Amino acid sequence: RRAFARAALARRLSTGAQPPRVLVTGSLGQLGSTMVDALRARFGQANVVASDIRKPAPSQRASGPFVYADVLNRRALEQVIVDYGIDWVVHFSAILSAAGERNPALGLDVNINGFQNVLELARVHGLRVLSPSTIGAFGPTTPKDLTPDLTIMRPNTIYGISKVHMELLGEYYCEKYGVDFRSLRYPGIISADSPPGGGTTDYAIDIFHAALKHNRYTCFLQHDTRLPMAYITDCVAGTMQLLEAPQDALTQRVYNVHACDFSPEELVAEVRRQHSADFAIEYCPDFRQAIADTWPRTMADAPARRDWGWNPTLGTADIVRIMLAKLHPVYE
Ligand code: AKB
Repeated sequence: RRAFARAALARRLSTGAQPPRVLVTGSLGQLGSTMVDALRARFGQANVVASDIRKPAPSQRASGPFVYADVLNRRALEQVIVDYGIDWVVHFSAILSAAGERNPALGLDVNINGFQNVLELARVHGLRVLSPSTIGAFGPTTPKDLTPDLTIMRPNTIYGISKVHMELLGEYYCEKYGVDFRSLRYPGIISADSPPGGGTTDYAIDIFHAALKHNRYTCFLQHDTRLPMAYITDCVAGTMQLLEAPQDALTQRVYNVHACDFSPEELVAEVRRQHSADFAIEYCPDFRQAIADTWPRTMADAPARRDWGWNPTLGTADIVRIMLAKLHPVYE
C-alpha cells in the first residue's frame, strides 16, 4: 500500500498535477520543524506553509513560507488557508499532558476550540486534516498491555479528554460531511534537535542532556514506569505515510502506533552501557507520575501496519545511541 501511495503521488507529480499545499500549525513545537522539512522535501518548499504564534529562528524561516496563525482565531486561520490555497492541514498545535494539568483552561481552549476551528474550516474548504492523538487519550480503566485501537477510553487529564473529543469529532465530521480526517496516537516522542514541550514523557529527553552535562539525573517518574516511545524520525515517517495514504486504504480514521517501550530504569541501564557506567539516577516522582500511571505500557498496532505501512525501525538501544551522538557535541 505504501508503494501504491508513492506511485500515485509520483504519477500525480509526473503528469503535471499540482502537489498538495500543506499548512502545518504549531510548526515550532517539538515535531513541527522535522515534519515541515519532510513535507518540503516531498512537495516542494513553497507548497508547505509553516505557522505558529511565536517568532521563528532565522534557520526556521529560511526553508520556506512562515506565517503567524493562531488556531483560536478562525477568521485569521481561514485567511491563511484561502491566501495560500491550502489543501491539507497538519494540525500540531496542542497543549500536552503536564502543561494541560498546570493550565486546564488553556488546554481546553487550544485543544478543543483550536481543533474545532481547523475541522470546521476543513469542512468549508474541503481540506484533508491530520491531527495527532496520543497514548494520553487512554485512561486508568484502559487495558495497559497491547492496548487495542478500540477499547475503554476514559482519560482523567485535560489533554486526554480533549484528544478523545478530537478523535470523536474528527470521525463525526468524516462520516457526516466527508471531511478527510486522519489521526494516529503518538507515544512519547524522543528528539535531540527540538526540545519537548510540557509532556509526561519528557524525562526520556531530559535524561540525555543531564547525562552529558552532569552525569546525574533526578527523574520525575518512578523507576519502573513503562511507557510507549518512538524516535522522531519514525514518528515523522509514519505521519507522512498516514497523510499520503489513499482514502480507500483506511479502514478507520484513528490508529494506534507502537515503536518501542521502556521504563526509566531500562533507559538508565542503556545510558550507563553506552555512555557512562557511573551515571547516577535518583527517582523523585511528581504529579506526572499519576498521569503516566493511567497510560498504556504497550500498544497493539496491527491496523496501522496493515492499512498504511507503519514500520518503525528504531528501538531503545538505537535511540540512546542517536541521542548521545547528536547531543555530545553540544556539551563538549
Ligand atoms: C505527553 O507526554 O503529554 C506527550 C504524549 C505522550 O502525548 N508526549
